[in-house]
Amino acid sequence: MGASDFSKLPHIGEALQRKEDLRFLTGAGNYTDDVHLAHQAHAVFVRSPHAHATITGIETAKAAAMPGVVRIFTGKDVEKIGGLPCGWLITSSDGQPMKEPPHPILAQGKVRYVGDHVAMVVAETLEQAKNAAEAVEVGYDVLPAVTKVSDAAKATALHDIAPDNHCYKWAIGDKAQVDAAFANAAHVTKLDLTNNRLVPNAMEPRAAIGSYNRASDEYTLYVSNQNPHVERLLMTAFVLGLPEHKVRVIAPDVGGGFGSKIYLYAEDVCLTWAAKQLNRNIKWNCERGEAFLSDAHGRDHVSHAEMAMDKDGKFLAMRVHTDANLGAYLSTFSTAVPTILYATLLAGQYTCPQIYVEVDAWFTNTAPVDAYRGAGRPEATYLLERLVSRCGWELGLGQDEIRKRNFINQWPYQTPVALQYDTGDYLQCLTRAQELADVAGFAARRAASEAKGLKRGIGYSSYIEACGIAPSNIAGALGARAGLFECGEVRVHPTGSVTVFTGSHSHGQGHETTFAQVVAARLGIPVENVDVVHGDTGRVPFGMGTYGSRSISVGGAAIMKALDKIETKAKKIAAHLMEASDADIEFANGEFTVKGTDKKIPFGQVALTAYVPHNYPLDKLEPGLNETAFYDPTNFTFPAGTYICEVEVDPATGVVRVDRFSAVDDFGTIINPMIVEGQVHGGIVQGLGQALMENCVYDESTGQLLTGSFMDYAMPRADDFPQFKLDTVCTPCTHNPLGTKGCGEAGAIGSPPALINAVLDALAPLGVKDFDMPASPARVWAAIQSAKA
Ligand code: MCN
Repeated sequence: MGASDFSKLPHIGEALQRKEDLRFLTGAGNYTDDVHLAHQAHAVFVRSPHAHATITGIETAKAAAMPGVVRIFTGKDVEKIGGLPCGWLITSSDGQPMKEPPHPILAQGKVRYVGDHVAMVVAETLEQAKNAAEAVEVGYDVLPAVTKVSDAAKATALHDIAPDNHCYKWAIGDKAQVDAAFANAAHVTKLDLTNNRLVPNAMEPRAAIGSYNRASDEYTLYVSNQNPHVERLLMTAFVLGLPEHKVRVIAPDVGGGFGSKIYLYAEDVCLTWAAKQLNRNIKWNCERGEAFLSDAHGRDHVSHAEMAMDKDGKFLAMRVHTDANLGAYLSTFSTAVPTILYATLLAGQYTCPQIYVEVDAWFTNTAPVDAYRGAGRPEATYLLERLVSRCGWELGLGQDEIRKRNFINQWPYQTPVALQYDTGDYLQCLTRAQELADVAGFAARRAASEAKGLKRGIGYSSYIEACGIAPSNIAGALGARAGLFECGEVRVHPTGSVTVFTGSHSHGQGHETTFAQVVAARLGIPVENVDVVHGDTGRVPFGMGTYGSRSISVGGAAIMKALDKIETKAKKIAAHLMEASDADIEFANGEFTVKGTDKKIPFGQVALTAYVPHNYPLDKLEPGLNETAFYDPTNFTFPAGTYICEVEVDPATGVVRVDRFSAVDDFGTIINPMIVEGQVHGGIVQGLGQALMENCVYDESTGQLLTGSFMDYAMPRADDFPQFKLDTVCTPCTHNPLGTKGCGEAGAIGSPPALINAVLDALAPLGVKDFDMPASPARVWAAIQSAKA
């Protein structure tokens, strides 16, 4: 079935209430902490209080003798166990091999960030484990620490393999051609910026239970995770060396992940391994303070960018250099984030013929940095959209005209940084956003603010992202070690109801509803008759998990492929039942008909016949109606849109108030507009959170995390924002059978530059020319004061 026919099916585009909400809203969710296993012990990790130190000794005897303590494991116990792998290796562009230092599951002689794992204490109760963890005595010889990329090269080396703390250099584009274009430019706009480090802060902190069955020699890991099959693959193949079929990973209900739960973490491996050592089930719940220290963080880029233009403001070339902070070790996908997920997005929505991007990635004494909602794409969008607005201001064209003059208006479009966009309508998104934002009324609103002694500004951001992270062929061509795909199994039961097993994982995105909508629409059955199973390697055949807004476009497409197979087989059964030829059978609205006749039978009858064969042509047909498919797309999907933010700033206090926020997105065909709207709302709040208040700060001399709790790390709340105005434009994706493009990260990608551009627009009359996130009152006030000075 083609994407255009699919979009017309019943239930597609219907704002159905989420099936999963009944259990979430009535306290019947089943999170990892809700799982209680017999004979369960509790683990607590002893973490480094220092950012960089040599371990001189670990004294565990006193702690081990405390009540209830089962065992204390240190680095010595696990020295034969492999380190955590970095899944997506990048080929360095300077001929030097990328430095991939070992990442032990418990520290081996050295700690490299505050929160690094030193020991695991297992005790009968959580309190006993906590008390014993405090009694473990660790001797440290403190070493100098570095937290900023700008200081990394001259700092004390974290790893012997990288004496200057440099991990890799990576580049894309034709430098000579870019330099030549700059030499002939009428105008060059330059920008230096920092993309601030963030802590993910999912509502449910990480949690895991390691379990071992001595009778079958099988392990089970319950874990709050976004991709259980990948977790199992990395843990068995790269770290523990176990046969994969002996390990089952179950990610039950997961209270948010935002990227921070796609990695293989040391705690997960320790718990799984120790479960066999102790023949015990061992539970660990990450506390919020621990999560601040040890979850993989996001962003942390320092960049310089330049745009070369002709006299009319047409982009000729762009040049970018970025220093990316990787933290102390390489987390699972960390090397892909500042490279193939970032640099390839720097063409944005524009016809910039030449782009050269160079990335240097560094180790520092901070928590590992990896993908966080958007992963590389928010960093690219922030840089590009800040630069484009500045181009517009410098040339006197304004933020809209500079965009309109440079928008791509023909598709497919091949960018100079590897990607080929299939469809879009960027001008329509911008025009509609201007209507929603009532740009025409802005001058009057600004005058009204002035009259109150306030400054009002408007900011644009026209983002694009590459979603549906998968295409193996593109990933491979860009130097990644592995491509991705997704798997779906559709099991039709004899009564005609259906269970779908998907490799995508839902941790807030509503897949149990939208995936059921897809299946119900195709088979013409009620949505209630479709259940979606995910998050269990013991039940789902295989899966690559959820990130990169890939689930509907890749996971959904795998289910569509399985449904194609179901339909083909079901037609054969229908042909047998109606004594017609296979070629004459048509299927629509849950009924099989014979072309040119009034013969018809419902889907349910075919399903029953598949399992209760009667006069069945067993020589031509196997019983059963159960199909599995794997889908590896040929391209990414390219959602895009324009966001317009309007702020009012009080120059006396530096307080920024978001007064209006309008977002127009193109997600192709939409399965469930209510769920999509919720995703956009959440994304915008997350993006505005970064732009307004969230900021992860380490003390530069000691490497201590200064923002290690919600007292110091400000999270956005509903009352920080106005009601958002949303709309969509639809140009269906051309290469997946649903026509969908991902929506899960758009808000977080598009919104930060819109807000900062608005703040800059507001403060321009006060002489403020530059400003970095977050726009907290203290920073805004300081920027105003230094512009005055
Ligand atoms: N959808 C739709 N029509 C479209 C596109 C999507 O109806 N054209 C629906 C999908 O069927 C799905 C939801 O919208 O129910 C999101 O789909 P998609 O864009 O495919 O994104 P994923 O499901 O792959 O979710 C991943 C994305 C990412 S990468 C992050 S990070 C993120 C996000 O989703 N983390 C989240 N949203 C989150 N929402 C919650 N509540 N919690 C998180 O941790």
